Amino acid sequence: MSPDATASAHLMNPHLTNATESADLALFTGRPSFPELLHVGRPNIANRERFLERTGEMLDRRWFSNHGPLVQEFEQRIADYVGVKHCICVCNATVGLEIAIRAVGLRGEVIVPSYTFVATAHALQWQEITPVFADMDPATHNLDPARIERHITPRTTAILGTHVWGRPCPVEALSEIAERRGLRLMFDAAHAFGCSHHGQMIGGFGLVEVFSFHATKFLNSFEGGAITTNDSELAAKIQLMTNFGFAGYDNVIHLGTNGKMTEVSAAMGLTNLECIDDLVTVNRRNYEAYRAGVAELRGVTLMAYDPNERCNYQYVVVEVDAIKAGLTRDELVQVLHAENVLTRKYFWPGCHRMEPYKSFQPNAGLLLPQTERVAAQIMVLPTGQSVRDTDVETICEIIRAALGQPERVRGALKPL
Ligand code: T4K
Repeated sequence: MSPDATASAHLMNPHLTNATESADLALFTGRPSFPELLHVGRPNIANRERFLERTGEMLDRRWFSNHGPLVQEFEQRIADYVGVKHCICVCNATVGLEIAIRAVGLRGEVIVPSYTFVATAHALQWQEITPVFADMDPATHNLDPARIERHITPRTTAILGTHVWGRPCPVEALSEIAERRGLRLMFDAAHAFGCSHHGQMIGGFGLVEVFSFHATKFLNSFEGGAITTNDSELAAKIQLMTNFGFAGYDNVIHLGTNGKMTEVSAAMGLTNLECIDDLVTVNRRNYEAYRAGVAELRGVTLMAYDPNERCNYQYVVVEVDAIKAGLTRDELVQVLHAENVLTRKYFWPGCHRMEPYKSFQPNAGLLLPQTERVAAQIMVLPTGQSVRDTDVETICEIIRAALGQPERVRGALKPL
């Protein structure tokens, strides 16, 4: 794997290790541990030379879009990797979700988690379908099957689950409810490429699943996504819908939009897919370093992944229990930001507290107690190729130093 540009930038700028040596946090000294910003979601670049080679060939071919050879190859490789019959690449997962939702024929109301990226809800609302937010299971952060049926009304047509952090939804329980109540079932698999459930790769569950290959995802195609399904009729419809409904020159046989992936995106996606095991290895190494680094810290819990399943370790998710830790999640986030560690508060405050949903459904939070509680406690830490294990050690030392002197930290923080 070729060295990542940002990682080499770090090498040229060795860290000031003040936080590792003393409790002198940047909050007190104004001197951050990291000279450059450390982002959650810094893109991975698996093999720069191979990508440039593919891009050169693409330029020579002068075929840039409209289901070109690179997109076709990427689709076949994804279908093989995931073990599904059909894969249709799209320009991003949000448009992919919109197309899949329309192809499956959803309308009225659809049950979704509130604890997801807002694109899941927007993909419905954009088509005037009402997302009805159901609460999560705090142990998994995924939809809690026991909290779904109370939301079913005569207008409900489907359940749309998100495999949050790449950890699979309770697929069997959701399928049972969907079947018994006459609902359709589909999944937002934006986080879950390369992950499995009971040994089966995510991508073949429900009627259809949608992956994201956004720049911030561990496997990126700059922007991009993929819709996977085992239903041949649905796949044919989705293929038409991504390309204005064209079934050949001058022959439009379906309502459609422009959801096509470009060739340059497929070149990036294919190149990263060839190196997917290396990308997972990097994430896993960082994850294990975080696990060791926070193991002894009270009130700070690293979310676990099932060791018996395939997993991309894309997200390093930490839950902060303010009572045990002595600092709130928001206080720790401020500490880390002062050190140039741009930890993120995904998916706070929950879709139900974002517009337009908070105006449409002002009381939704009453039925979402776990979502409200967990969303206020989660922070996501940087990982991927741009983060070295020594960076992880420094980040854990910063957290340790902050938890060791909560009152001094609170005194130095700006009021939020
Ligand atoms: N469903 C779920 C469950 C999702 O999580 C997402 C996307 C979707 C659907 C929709 O998929 P797409 O339509 O995007 O394919 C980011 C991503 O933009 C978004 O794709 C992702 N989820 C979400 C979890 O994270 P923001 O609003 O946090 O992005 P932003 O601009 O703050 O960037 C995140 C961090 O990444 C920043 O610290 C900067 C860094 N970054 C970003 C880009 C684009 C880089 O270092 N380089 C870059 O090129 O949403």
